[in-house]
Amino acid sequence: MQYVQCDWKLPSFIGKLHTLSDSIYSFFANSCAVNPDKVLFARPEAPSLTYYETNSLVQRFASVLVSLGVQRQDRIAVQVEKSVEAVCLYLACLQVGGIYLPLNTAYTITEVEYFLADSKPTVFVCDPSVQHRDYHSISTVTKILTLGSDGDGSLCKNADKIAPLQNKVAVAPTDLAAILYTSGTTGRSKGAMLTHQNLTSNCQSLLDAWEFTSADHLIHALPIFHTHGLFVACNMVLASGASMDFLSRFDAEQIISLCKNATVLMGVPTFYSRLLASKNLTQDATRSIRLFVSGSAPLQVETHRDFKTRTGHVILERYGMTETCMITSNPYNGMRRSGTVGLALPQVKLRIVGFGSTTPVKPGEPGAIEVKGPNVFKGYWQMPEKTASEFRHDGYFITGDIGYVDEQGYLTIVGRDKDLIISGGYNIYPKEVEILIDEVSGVLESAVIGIPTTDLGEVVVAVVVPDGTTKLNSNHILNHIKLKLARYKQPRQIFLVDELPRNVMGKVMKNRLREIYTTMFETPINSEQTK
Ligand code: MLC
Ligand code: AMP
Repeated sequence: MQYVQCDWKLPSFIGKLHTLSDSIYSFFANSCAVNPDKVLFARPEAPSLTYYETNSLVQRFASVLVSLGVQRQDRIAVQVEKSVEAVCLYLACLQVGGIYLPLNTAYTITEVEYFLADSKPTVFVCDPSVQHRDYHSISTVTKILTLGSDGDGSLCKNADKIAPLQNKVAVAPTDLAAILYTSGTTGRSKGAMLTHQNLTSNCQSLLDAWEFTSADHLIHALPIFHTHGLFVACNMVLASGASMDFLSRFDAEQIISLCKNATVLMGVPTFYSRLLASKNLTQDATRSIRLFVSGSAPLQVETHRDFKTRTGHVILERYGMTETCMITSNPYNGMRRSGTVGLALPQVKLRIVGFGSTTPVKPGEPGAIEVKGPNVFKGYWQMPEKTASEFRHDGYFITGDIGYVDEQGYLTIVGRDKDLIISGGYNIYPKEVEILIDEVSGVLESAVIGIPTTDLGEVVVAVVVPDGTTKLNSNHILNHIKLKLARYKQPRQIFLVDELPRNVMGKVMKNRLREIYTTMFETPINSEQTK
């Protein structure tokens, strides 16, 4: 089959690219050399850390990893609370040529067991409170280290007693830097393999596109086990030699008070709707900020408008994915169009093709969004067939998102070709939840849908058909799934129904379910709330 490129040229950013470097660790080492005494991490309730201090911790963590036998391209799985030490561990892993594998702290032991069994890490770093858990899937060769939110645990204890590792392991651009697990439409999680080149090229593109420099001070309130908090926010600061307020979690009042000394905030749309809910969010409070960035989920047009009215700032919305890092961004200089996710970033090739075809559509026509470039991942860990099915033969990755590009090159996302819920910036694949609900005795079948809400964008709701063999209720279903599924994936409400609506092909009509239960979610009728 022949695949055709867009015959019309997509306008994109034109920017000066920073000098290429082999890894994010090298970018960081360069920042340390340029200005070692500069504060990198500012923390509200703990001392600040300079680049020099951070680097010495990184180098000692690197020694600990080497002492445990970590070699180039070994996996280091990490499920720890957000901390400065966790960022140092990420950098240490890159320094020794390892593959960083961060896990959401909300994952249950059942979920973690799957990731450990699938990735077979050489080292697993977990919170001290769970170190005695019996991980059945963990290989006998995996060493366990602990790291608590305030730096307690065996990682730091071992690092105190060891000499720093001065050298770094040479890496190739195509070596893996990280594996990030993402769920899928089949319910089975896949490890997205990201190379050093993916991370460095995307970081360079973003530094250029957003004019991010060492003069910037970022407010960092995102989790650091996902692309947004780690590969966008942290990487940009580390690579540019900038500084950041490093917050353990999102707190609207704290962020507003920090705005007076900061220049950039990056967040998911929920950050902005929650900031707007505070009367302290004013033009004066945000005067020193030069850039507010939103991504990971659709930003409502109303939030964009209200934020501008209240603060005078036009939020810059961008679009990305775990598998591709960042794809498009509204321009830093130029029109930031509400409801659009902007232009293709430097180095990123974007095309929109017709449904079921590979022919690019005309500007303004919706189609499947496909992406190619140094930002696009290498494939799914040990899933060559799955990987092959998500790429076109000419190297374009099929995002599963649907959108159109206008004559000026601005992309608007209009839907998804994948059954996915995004809640507060976290992805939930309904299939994963449905499989667990269907296992509950007394359940015939279920359909899991996302219901729109102003705070989280969407929340998870389940519609369940009992098989009539036992008396079923929501708590019974929740009790079954709660030990196996992270809290953010659990349904906030469960509706018990006689049957699910189906089309002539027998497929459950989720759009119809969304229509019905969007109104019922606000004022539940004949249903049992889960909380
Ligand atoms: C927390 N909870 C959530 C949730 N976050 N439920 C659904 N969706 C979420 N996103 C649950 C908790 O389990 C808890 O349940 C209750 O809600 C309150 O928890 P909390 O800890 O107080 O929540 P809060 O701190 O308010 O967190 C909300 C949030 C956070 C939106 C600030 O979720 C967040 O930081 N999201 C960012 C996610 C992110 O970084 N995404 C980027 C992915 S990368 P209970 O029942 O125990 O009370 C990506 C690529 C790209 O997508 O383009 O960037
Ligand atoms: P993840 O798999 O967690 O990386 O999530 C990626 C998905 O988030 C994309 O495929 C999009 O569906 C969605 N996404 C990311 N940024 C945006 C945005 N600005 N607007 C709409 N959807 C977005």
